[in-house]
Amino acid sequence: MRSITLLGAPVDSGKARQGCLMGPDALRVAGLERALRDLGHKVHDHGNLAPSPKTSEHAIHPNSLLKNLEDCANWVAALQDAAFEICDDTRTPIFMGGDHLMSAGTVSGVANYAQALGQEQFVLWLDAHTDFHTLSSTDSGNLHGTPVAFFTGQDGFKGYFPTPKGLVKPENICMLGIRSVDASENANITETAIDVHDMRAIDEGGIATPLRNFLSRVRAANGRLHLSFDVDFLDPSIAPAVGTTVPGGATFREAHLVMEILHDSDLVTSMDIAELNPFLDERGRTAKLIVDLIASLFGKRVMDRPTRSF
Ligand code: 6HN
Ligand code: MN
Ligand code: MN
Ligand code: MN
Repeated sequence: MRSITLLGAPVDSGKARQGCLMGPDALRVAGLERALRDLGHKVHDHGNLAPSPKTSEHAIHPNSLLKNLEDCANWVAALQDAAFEICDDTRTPIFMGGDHLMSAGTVSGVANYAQALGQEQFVLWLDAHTDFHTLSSTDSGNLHGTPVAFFTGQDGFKGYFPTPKGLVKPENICMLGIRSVDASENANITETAIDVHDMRAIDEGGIATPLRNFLSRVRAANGRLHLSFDVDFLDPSIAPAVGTTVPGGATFREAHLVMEILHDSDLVTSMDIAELNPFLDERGRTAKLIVDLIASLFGKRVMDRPTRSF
C-alpha cells in the first residue's frame, strides 16, 4: 500500500496547440483516484498548481522562434519548488500534465530532493521524442521539446529559465519508445551517456530487457526513480489524444508490460503524465487507457498471483 499524492500541472505553454491544460481534469474524470483506491492505496489530490507570478522584466532570446518563453519559465519555477515540497519518503507524487515542458520543473524538483537525501536520481523517459533541444537548437520553438536538456544541465538556459535546483546525470537516464529525433537533437544526444532505445531496437529485442537492465542499475545505486510518461510513447491507434502523434509507437501490451515490470521492481518514487490533450480524444479513451496503465504501475494485474520473473 502506498500513499499517493496527485498534483495537477495544467501546463499548455510548451507548444502552439492548446488543450493539455485539460489533462489533469480528464484524468480525474477517467477515475484515476478511484482506480488507485480500489488497489488499496491512500490517495490525496492536491488540486492544480499555477505558474509563478510574472516578473516585470524578462530577457529576450535571440532565437525569435521561441513560443511563450516567459510563461514556460514561470511554470518551471513553480513546478520545481512544488515537486521538491511534495516529495516525501512515504508518498509517491503523480504529476498530472500538462504538456512535457512540465518535466523541466518536476524532474529538477525531485532531483533536488534526491540530492538532499544523498541519493542518485534516475529517470525513465517513455516518449516518441528525446526532448533534448536547447533554447537555441529548437526550430519549432515549442519548449515542450526541451526538458531533458534543461534537467541534465545543458548550456543556454541561464538567464531565461530558472536555475535548475537539481540535475540528473545523463548516464542515469533511460529512454524507451523513441522514433522522432530532430537532426540537432540527434547530434547533441549522441554526445551524452543517455541510454536511448529507439523503436527499431524494441522491435528487434523487445521492451523488457532494456528496462530490466536499467532497473538493475537503479537498484544497485539505491537510486530514486522518476517515470516521465509522454502519451505519444503509445501508438496513436490506441492513444489519439496527443498533439504530436508519431506512428509505430508502443502497443497496448508493451505499455502494460513496462508498467507491470516497474510495479514489481517497487523502484518508482515519482511520475509525470505528459501531453494528454483531451480536446483530441475520442470519448475519453486515451484518458481511460492512461488511468489503466497507472493502475498497472500501482499493482493491478490479471491474476492475483505473483508473476514469474525471467
Ligand atoms: N514532446 N522535436 C520536436 C520539436 O518540436 O522540438 C517535437 C517535440 C515533442 C515534444 O514530445 O513532448
Ligand atoms: Mn515528450
Ligand atoms: Mn513526445
Ligand atoms: Mn542500453
